[in-house]
Amino acid sequence: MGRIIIHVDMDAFYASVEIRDNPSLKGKPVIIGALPDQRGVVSTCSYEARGFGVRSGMNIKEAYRLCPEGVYIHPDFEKYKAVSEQLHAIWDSYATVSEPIAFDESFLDVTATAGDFDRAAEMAHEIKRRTREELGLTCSVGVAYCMSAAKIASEEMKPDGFFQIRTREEFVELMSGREVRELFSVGPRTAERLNDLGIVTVADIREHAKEVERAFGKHGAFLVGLADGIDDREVTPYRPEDAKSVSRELTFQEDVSDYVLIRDVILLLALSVEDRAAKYGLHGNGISVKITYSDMKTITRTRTGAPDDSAITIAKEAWKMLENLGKKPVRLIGVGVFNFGAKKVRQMTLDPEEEEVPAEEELAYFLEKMHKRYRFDFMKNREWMLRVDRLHGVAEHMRIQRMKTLSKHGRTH
Ligand code: TTP
Ligand code: MG
Repeated sequence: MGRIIIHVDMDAFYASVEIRDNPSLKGKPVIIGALPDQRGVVSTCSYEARGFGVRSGMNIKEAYRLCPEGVYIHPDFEKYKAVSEQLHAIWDSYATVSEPIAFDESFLDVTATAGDFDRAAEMAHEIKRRTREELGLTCSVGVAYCMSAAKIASEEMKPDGFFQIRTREEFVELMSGREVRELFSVGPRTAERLNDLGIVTVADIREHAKEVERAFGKHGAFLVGLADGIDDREVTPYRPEDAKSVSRELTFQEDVSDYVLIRDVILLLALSVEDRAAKYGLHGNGISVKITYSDMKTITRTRTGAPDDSAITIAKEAWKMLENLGKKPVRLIGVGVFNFGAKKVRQMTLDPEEEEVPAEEELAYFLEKMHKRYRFDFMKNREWMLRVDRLHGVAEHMRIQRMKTLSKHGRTH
């Protein structure tokens, strides 16, 4: 059965919101991220700034060198989150199932709601129009027969773009001459390894299918499928409020091989999960950990029957499960709690008579160690950093601190 998937992605999202709210910035190179006199990176920038060579993830000093006349603005995550909620509400109304990928990006399964590609194309334009009229922002929309084609389609005509890829044949024709990097799941390392095999374009993957499968195993087979336009992944909903689990995950700005850092980030994610689950009054004794390696291979491990669902327990269980997994460079790490309503899960209380105090003490102990390691007071900033999207900035600070420490001790990562 054919499917119809829409992928929506906002154009220069944070920058566009700032420009919308301050029209005097219109047409100017606007750079969102650290300020030029601070340490840090570019989160994103307007297309005018991209004309100067500025890019997401670039060191802010480098950005300033390329574009001293730029307007530099510190990100306001609360604002972007509020806008994001409005965006997703519009988009979701077109789909039977939607998968929010980020603040500014979502996959929508419109197979049933659109019925055919012509109507889906109309929907895409309607989504663009409503996003512009109701929120004053532009987005790029791709319509396709599978998720990775939809994603490629949305990027094809950016900004304010629209593009469709209705069939596998169209996909293969479009992509054959493109670099392997453009395929879903091909990061810089995979691309390099493929290039070393003399495989540079998507067509090369198809022509050297056997070799790719031999060199990359399961991922290789997946890549050969993708190069052929085959992608069976389904749009998967994710809404913590009504889900059967609460989870939190984080993608590092650069892949991380430092497992001390990974363990510490897990503890912060666990704190965030504990916080969110408690807010919804949910308690579970199932703990999950999810890890995506730099080659996009994703592994999930779970266990049930945890003694409680305090952050420290979540973290310790996740650490244990992590020990049994491969120690490859990590792109994304996540933890979660599930199995809500299971008996024997202690409710978390702040009653000092209760046993939860030791968990808090143990937590304080770990956070204090981390305070020294990263020169950041996690205990004091606990409330602050747990807000959605601040954690990413904190993790980035941690990553950079660790790189400094480790390079001082003569190690490469
Ligand atoms: P993207 O969709 O990757 O970028 P964008 O919307 O700014 O620009 P484009 O038109 O190319 O889609 O990311 C969405 C937001 O996520 C972006 O506005 C800021 C944030 N972000 C970061 O904070 N750091 C990053 O490295 C990237 C890539 C994005
Ligand atoms: Mg975007």
